[in-house]
Amino acid sequence: MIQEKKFYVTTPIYYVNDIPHIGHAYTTIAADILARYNRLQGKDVFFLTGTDEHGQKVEKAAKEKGKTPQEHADAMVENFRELWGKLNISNDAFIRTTDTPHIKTVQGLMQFLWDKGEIEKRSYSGWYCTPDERFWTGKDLVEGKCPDCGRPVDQIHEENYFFLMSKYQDRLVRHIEDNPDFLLPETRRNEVLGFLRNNTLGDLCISRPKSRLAWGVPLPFDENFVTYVWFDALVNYFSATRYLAPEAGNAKLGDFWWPADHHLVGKDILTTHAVYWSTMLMALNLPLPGNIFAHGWWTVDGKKMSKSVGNVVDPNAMADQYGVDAFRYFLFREVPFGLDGDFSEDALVRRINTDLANDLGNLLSRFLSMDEKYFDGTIEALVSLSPGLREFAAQCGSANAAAHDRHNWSHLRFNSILDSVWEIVREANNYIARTEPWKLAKKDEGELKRVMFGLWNALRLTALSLYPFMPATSENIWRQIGLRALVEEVQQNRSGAGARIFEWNWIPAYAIKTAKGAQLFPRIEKAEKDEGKAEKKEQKKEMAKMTEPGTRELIGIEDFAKVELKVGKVISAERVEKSAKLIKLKVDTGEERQIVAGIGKSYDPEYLVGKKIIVVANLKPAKLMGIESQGMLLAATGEDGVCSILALDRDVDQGARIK
Ligand code: ME8
Repeated sequence: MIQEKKFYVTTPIYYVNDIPHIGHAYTTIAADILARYNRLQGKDVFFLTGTDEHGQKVEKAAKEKGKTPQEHADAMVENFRELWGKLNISNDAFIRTTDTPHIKTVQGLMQFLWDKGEIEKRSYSGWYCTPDERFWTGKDLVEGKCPDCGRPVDQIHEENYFFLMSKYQDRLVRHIEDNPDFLLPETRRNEVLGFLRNNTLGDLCISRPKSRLAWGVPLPFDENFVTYVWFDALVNYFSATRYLAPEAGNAKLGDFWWPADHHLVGKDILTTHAVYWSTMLMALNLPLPGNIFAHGWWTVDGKKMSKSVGNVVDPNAMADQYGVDAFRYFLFREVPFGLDGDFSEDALVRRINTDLANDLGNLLSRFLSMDEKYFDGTIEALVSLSPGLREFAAQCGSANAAAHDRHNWSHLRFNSILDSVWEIVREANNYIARTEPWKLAKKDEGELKRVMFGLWNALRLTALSLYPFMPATSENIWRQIGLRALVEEVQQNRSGAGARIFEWNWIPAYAIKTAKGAQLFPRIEKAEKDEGKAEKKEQKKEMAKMTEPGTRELIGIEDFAKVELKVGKVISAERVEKSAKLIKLKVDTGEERQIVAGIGKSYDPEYLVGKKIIVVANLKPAKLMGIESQGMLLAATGEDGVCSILALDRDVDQGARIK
């Protein structure tokens, strides 16, 4: 039974053999939006994400690096944790499939299925796609290759354990038919139904002989086998409720949280969730999740992201360059959740300049300037509405209702929710144009007060609705319009008269005093962006040249001599606002210069002051987040992403040339 009071949302657990990219960020931010929204609505929320750490790929990647799989996983998992910190992800727990309680749960459930006769040992022959970790039958293959990814497959003969999935086919079809929201979006639901109605479901191979794969969960009833990726990974959603979920009342933990309300996944893993996981749950006598939502795929300039093409979008870089909230907003405004989308920095900049800087940022700053000028930053809450204000209140009210519409939220229609919020913003800008407050200031103070109150309310509702998408920006707006702290304020106002906080007629119990802060979203000028982009492209090309085997060019000493390396002494250092990575340094290299360096995640500015560093002194100046950098400091980055600046072995005066 899905309970009204609790909300449990999950992301896929990501493979640790890769570093996170925009696709991983996308699903995780979507789950964060849902978690934040439901917390604001007063529900008990459990938001789970994590990493998938067993399997052949991890074993292989670790071996290549001369590490044990556990060491490899321990290092790689930090990339995900750090990214979620940076992107303001509010997950309540982070599960790793190498956690002992998870392994124990997997084994317990397997034993239960084995005892119940739901698992059988069979000899098997099939085709295996190593990158996807999936078996295929001969007739599944497309031109002899994996039907999913098109890569070559290996033929395998061995004994294995099978979960008897086929017997649940009819029950699964009925469940999907009876629960229209179980699989979303509808197009994907129809695909799965079509597949199940027209094909005979096979049984699912859930083991690997230990001789071929050691890095898995040992089967409790046969020590010569481990269970591999899917049986182990899917169970995470359930096992987490047994040891990672927040305490909730007196209920037994797992029984309170299970089943999940939403499993968010990309369309690539819909079958494994809709078919494997659902039938596993049926066999385990456990309830099925309320919804599995398969979102679309991000491509870049129309192409699939791939390391070899070099077009993988790094969410760290996007957040550093454009700000976390702008990046979060873009992903969910640009493309309806469920459809495929194409990522481009041009489109992102366009959204920042139009929606965020122009529509929203200007509205806030115009309102605050006027309120400051005419009423010294105060807002009088008005009960009597003039016809003009009544009309505006009605427009905002209906857009606001759409932004909180239950159906929109339960169907994850994020972009229509954002459209509704922007309707409030648009109406507010029109209201200013229509009422011309600067004219009212000269002739009708009463109406001017109403206009200010109306705009204040519109901004307040906007901040509330935007909170799940852009939490930091919403808090910022909330404070600038004279309120205390958004989340706490909502929590305190859940009952009685305060419960109207999500509607038009709400005012705080204290006097409102607005305070204009820094611009929310400065416009990004094209030249500045292109400069950054061209430079990045150039750097990427150079890096590629250096690292591609066979194409590495050797340079002569005269080439090296062109680079002017100097000893510099750090005079001052401070973080660049809104960037986790960038630090602005004043450095004495014989002359004083400003350098912006991406070392903020590894160093505190205070540590750097007084240090002697190595600087490329004759580099063309470049702008990073709008700040000029006159040169570059040298640093090395370890595999763990932590960097180390180059320093001298003994003290040498600043300005000395390095040759
Ligand atoms: O599949 N566009 O992990 P994974 C949108 N460990 N989303 C994308 C994307 C793209 N281009 N690329 C990846 C696994 N994703 C398993 C899951 S769950 C029990 C086990 C997102 O690291 C999307 O959510 O390959 C996709 O489903 C997921 O990353 C795959 O992550």
